[in-house]
Amino acid sequence: MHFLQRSDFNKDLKNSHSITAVIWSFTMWVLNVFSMLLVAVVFQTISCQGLTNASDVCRPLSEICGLSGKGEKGEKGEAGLRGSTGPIGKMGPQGAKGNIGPKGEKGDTGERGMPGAQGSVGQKGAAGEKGNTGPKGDTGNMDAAYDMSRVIALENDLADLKTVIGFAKQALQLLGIKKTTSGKYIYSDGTNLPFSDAEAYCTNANSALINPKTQEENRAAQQFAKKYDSLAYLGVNDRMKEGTFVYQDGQRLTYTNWGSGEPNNYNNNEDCVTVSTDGEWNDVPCSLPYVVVCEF
Ligand SMILES: [Ca+2]
Ligand SMILES: [Ca+2]
Repeated sequence: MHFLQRSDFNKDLKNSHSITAVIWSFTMWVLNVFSMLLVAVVFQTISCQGLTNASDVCRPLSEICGLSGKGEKGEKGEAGLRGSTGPIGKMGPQGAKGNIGPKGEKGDTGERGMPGAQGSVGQKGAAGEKGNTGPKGDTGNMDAAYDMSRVIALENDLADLKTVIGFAKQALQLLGIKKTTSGKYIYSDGTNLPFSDAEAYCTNANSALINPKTQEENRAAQQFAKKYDSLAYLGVNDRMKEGTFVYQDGQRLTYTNWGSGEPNNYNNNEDCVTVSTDGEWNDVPCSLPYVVVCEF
């Protein structure tokens, strides 16, 4: 406790010394300011003596000291140099629509355009006046005229022929004549003859015994066999060489449809060939009569 009381005493003593130092410093500052003001007054008094217009040179003391006051307004200075051009401003809003201007002068003629669509046929015009008689022409070519007349005659004949062929086709269908995709017309009237007579029967009709070279042609021959319920002769035979069957014109076979076990040259006497109602082939004696089927 005794120690604490001594410490407070020292602190109070230190504070009293600080206050005294502050007061002393402030007093010295006031004296300095006052001294400076006094010097300024003396200087102004001395410098302004002998001047006729002291107001032009001498300024109030307060202004010299910077304490207060305001100077007179000076004369207007000369105009400065023109500044540089500023940046381009933003585009303003669109203005109102102006009035229609006066009609311009007629322009130059443009390039020729594309031709337009063909117009409708106009009315027949009036007959013109008879022209003058022309010069006499060269002698004509009689051969050319003759050839042209032949061409016309042939065209007429061709037209007639097409008409006849059209009727003939209809007649062939009515008679039961069959046309194959290979272009053959196949027909039989049901006549029964031995092979040699059958061969002559077709030849006299400008045709031949049927020589089937495709399944379609063989089926056509089969249909006539079925129609007349009999075997039907083909042009196929081995009369020239036993066992070597050929078509009627001697060409080698390109199609066959032999029945089971055929050809067997039964009794060594079967050199001609028939097609059955089943479409199968069989070698038979050429002397027996069977249905004649011709191809055109
Ligand atoms: Ca034979
Ligand atoms: Ca046989």
